[in-house]
Amino acid sequence: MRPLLAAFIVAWPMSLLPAAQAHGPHDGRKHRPPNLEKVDKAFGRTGDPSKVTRTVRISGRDTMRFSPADLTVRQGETIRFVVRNDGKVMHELVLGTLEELQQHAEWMRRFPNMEHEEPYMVHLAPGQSGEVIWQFTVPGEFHFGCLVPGHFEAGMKGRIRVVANPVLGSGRGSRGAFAALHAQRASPLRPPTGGQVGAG
Ligand SMILES: [Cu+2]
Repeated sequence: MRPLLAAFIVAWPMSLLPAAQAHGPHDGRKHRPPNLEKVDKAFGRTGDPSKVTRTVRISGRDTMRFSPADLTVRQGETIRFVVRNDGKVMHELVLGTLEELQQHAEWMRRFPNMEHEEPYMVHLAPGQSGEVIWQFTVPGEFHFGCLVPGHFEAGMKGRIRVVANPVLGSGRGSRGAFAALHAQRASPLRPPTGGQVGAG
């Protein structure tokens, strides 16, 4: 209850910003707060709104393009995506691996009325904006796409490169191994059989 309320308060002023920047009349107050249900995926996990490191604004248009469509983030970063539908038809932004998105797009083509509400996606009516707060915990190349039937295939997709942060993830194990090796070298008198210095 409390984090949700906090997220809403934080999100509120943001809904006014795109309205001021955009061209022409529209309803800038239609703003969807993020879904903060906790999920863990191959491409990261639900972000904590109090730990957002960066806000990235993405616009989706009827030309079947996202702008920007190429992002680089650092492993561990929590990104607040403020997504705006600048078109006249429904659009959405779904984060995922390319494989997952392709599969999901295929299902959407077969079952267009299938509905999803996950923390890594936001569905937007024309003129509406909304948020996804996501932490990228795994280095690699991931994607986002609009899975409204036909849109993904038409090129409504983008790429997110997550650059490894050596302090996180697998970096921790190798640092431990390095420290153990260094300790051994620094004290050559210590019997080498004196316990297993595991690298985990
Ligand atoms: Cu779309």
